[in-house]
Amino acid sequence: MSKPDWVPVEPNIDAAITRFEFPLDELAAGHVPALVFRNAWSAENCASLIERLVDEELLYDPAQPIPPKFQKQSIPEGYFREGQNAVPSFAWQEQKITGKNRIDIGSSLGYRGSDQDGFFAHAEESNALFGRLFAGHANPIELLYNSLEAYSVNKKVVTAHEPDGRKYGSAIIRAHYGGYTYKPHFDSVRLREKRESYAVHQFEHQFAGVLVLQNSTANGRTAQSIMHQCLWEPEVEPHLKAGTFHEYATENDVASVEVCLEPGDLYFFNTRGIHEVPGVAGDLPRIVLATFIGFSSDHDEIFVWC
Ligand SMILES: O=C(O)CCC(=O)C(=O)O
Ligand SMILES: [Fe+2]
Repeated sequence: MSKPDWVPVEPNIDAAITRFEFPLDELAAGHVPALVFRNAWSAENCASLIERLVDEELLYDPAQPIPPKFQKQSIPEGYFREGQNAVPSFAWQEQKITGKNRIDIGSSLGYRGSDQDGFFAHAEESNALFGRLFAGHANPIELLYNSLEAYSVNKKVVTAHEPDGRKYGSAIIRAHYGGYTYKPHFDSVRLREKRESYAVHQFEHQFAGVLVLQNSTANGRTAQSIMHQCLWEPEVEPHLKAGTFHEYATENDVASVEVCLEPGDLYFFNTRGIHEVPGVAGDLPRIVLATFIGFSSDHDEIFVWC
């Protein structure tokens, strides 16, 4: 169900800053489901980046058998770790390995953050890899940071870092093969992962910034994200865990909206809002450049990590 007044702000940054003095405050309050910047990057840039990633064996070609190194690297659906836990928690209770692959290029705090030294060492390598990968090429990470800074109107966007200077991963490239699905969930280093020992914990709000690089299409359907007009509260948690959020949403008249994006479209949303990306098992994987964003109205800096 969709209420017509709760719709993404589009098609670009101008539309958002014309309509709102501070668009990111609207996102923080849940007043709008997403800020959408269409055609932020060209379809040609997206395609040539993916070609380069496959050439450099950072991703695999889905038309070929899965190389063994990618089988080891694959991340199961719904995976994250809480605090210092060495064993994974799952955002929803169905813990079976589905065989739908997700390959990450980058250093996810959610995946690696339980080992702080290991996480920062990995992030340093990922940032160096991105430096090499984008030298002499259009840089989608810069595009995302610059766009976010323009949406913020008066803040500075930087890669998240600790007071001692250690940097987080600046962004992550994620490829979702075989219909990999994000069931209804929220993301929060504060409320979900409880990462008190990290500087990103200080921010009041967490957003995501995602640039679509390639869509997955099957039977005329493409994988698209759905935003629900529901900011996480403890009472929602049992429904996320049990996989009954859709029933909860219907009973509570929660509006939702599908954010339909093409390669080159960039969107920002509040990750405390319940959201999902139903997978589509097309021939090609859905590939995105993804970030998390720490935002507080009274902070001059916005932190970006992944
Ligand atoms: O890929 C997207 O558009 C959003 C994915 C997501 O919700 C997540 O990574 O937590
Ligand atoms: Fe998410």
